[in-house]
Amino acid sequence: MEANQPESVIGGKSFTAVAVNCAAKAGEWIKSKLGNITQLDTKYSMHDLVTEVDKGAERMIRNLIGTHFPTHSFLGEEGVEPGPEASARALKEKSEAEYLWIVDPVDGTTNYVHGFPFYSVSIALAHRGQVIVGVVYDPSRDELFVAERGKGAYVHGRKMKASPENALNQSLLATGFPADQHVALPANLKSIQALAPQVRNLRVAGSAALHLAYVAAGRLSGFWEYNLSSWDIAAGSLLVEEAGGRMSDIGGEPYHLGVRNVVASNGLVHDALVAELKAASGT
Ligand code: 2AM
Ligand code: CA
Repeated sequence: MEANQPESVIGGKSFTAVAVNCAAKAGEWIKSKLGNITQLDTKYSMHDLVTEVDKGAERMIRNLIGTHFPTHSFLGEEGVEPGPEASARALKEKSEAEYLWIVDPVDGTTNYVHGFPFYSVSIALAHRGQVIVGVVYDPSRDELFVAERGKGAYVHGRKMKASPENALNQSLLATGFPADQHVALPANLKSIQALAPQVRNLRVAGSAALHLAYVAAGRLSGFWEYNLSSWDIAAGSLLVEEAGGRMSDIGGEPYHLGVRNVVASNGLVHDALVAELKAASGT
């Protein structure tokens, strides 16, 4: 780690160890509740689901982090009012925090509700606005993806490397169908229509954090999605960067916590992907 980087250990417990512990504990509990949801509500729209498991898992993670690092700030999906404006505002209010934990207790709630095994726990720690730890845990496969800034990205102890494809026609890409039906969904349908004929294939599996982990693991060549929140992306962004991939916004500008329209890739197909997305959306 460089000399000007923050201390990663306070009181003997490393930031990464706490993040991993939280993700594993929450993930195990979430999985134990699969198929036994008693409370299913919608938030911003009929496409935006929340259950008592999302709320309980976030409480569990927040309490664990608070025990170890009581002075740190916390931004979790379930502590913020629904909708894009509220999530952007909540991030802005906290983005100057020295240490900010950014948590999505269940990324892929729709999958979770339907028993489709592609959902994850996403936990990031940002230091003055820069992600320094990213952990994504997939309880269905017991896969734990971990990155520390400057130290690489690992899946269960194996170093990850983004994939080697260097052209769109060899690429497996993923995206998501946005909850916003008015602007983001039509925009992404245009992007899908433009890209589908040019790539090896597309996947829309329903967890942005896990898609990003798969870019880091070399299982996907790239991923893009519109209108995500910081907690969907933050942890996965560090996985991608530390695996040698690239993160940007949809216009190709560097990723930061406020980016909602995101592009991730192995780096090699990034410019081509951004160019297609720009052309499709007319920007
Ligand atoms: P979630 O399951 O935590 O809500 C799927 O395309 C991705 O979009 C998932 O990461 C999902 O996260 C996210 N998502 C679902 N509804 C959303 C909304 N209303 N705003 C932003 N992201 C959303
Ligand atoms: Ca969520």
